[in-house]
Amino acid sequence: MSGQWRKLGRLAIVATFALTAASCGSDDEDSGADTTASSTTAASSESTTEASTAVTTAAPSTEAGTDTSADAPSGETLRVVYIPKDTSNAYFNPILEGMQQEAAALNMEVTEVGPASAEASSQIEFIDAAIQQGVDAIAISPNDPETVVPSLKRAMDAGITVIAVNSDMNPEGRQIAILPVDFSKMSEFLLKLTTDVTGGSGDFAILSATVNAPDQSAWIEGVNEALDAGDAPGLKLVDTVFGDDDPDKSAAETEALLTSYPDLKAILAPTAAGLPAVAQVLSNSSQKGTVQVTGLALPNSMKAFVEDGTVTQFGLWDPKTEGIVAAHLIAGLIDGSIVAEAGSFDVPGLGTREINADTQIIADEFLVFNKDNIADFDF
Ligand code: RAM
Repeated sequence: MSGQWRKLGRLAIVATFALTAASCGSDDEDSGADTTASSTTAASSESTTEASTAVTTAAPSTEAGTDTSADAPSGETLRVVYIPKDTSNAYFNPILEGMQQEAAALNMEVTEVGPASAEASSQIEFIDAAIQQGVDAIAISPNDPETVVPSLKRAMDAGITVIAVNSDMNPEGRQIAILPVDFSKMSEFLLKLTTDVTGGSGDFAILSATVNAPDQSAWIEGVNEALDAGDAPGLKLVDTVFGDDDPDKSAAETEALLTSYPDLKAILAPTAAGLPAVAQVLSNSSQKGTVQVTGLALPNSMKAFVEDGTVTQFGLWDPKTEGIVAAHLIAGLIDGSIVAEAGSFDVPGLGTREINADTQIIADEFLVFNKDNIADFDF
């Protein structure tokens, strides 16, 4: 039933790299490369327990579900909760920063709460707490396409605006989803990175995040389909392993791959928590330079490995853009200027964003980082 949103369209070759790498200067001076997931949040969440407490104790729960977004007076500050996949993953910091950057102009207060690790059901308690608190909106980066849906439906039934940010899920659980980039181009992007760093031939393995992650699952499926279709004929995918967006598990899985596949030419890690862990292992390994490392990660987390020659090229996008779009989307859904159907709206400073027929919005473009441009980025 969820096939439509999971399905990746396959692409003709696009010249994405030169375009995006050339035009990607970031002005994101103060964005969050540090590992403190919520240092700039209105309600700090240094640990799961504190994060949970921030929601459950900040307001009485007696009015649960009655303070609905639909009838909130326009002069009232909108209370928005952002639930990342896990609060220890620095990838989600720029998303929060983007939302908070826009919050004052939109009379909005954005708080991050979330689990310390990215298990499928780990976000449910935070959704339920936000419903209890009667917040105006929930933005969530889902760990699983289905497990969060019943809670999110309850939130919407209570009048809370719900959007997915960074990946989609079963659309019954959200009004609109924001994707960081065009996911139909992801398999081509990842295979191009792998082709570039290997010269286009040899065995490679994927180190992913969690097995349930909707974005990662779709991307892996897309890479397999592209390989089956002969899109990268010299490359052979020998294994796919899961580091759970946990640096220690990602490092252990990397060690196991290096032992199991002595002829491995590359590890492709499309996860911002996993790729630096893979690079760290190779950086200290005799196989540095023999086994290539690429994938998706925040540039600040990879600078040392580009500098020491472990990594020549990897990619991502600027997650902050998703946060900026999210803040304006939430405000528009609440004041009625945006409706959850195909259309478009303007994001100040960014321009027009389309809502497609699947009620998804693509926030931004792919970026490619290498030794020549990585110093230009600070996130
Ligand atoms: C990881 C997560 C996230 C993904 C990034 C690139 O941190 O899996 O969902 O978008 O990497």
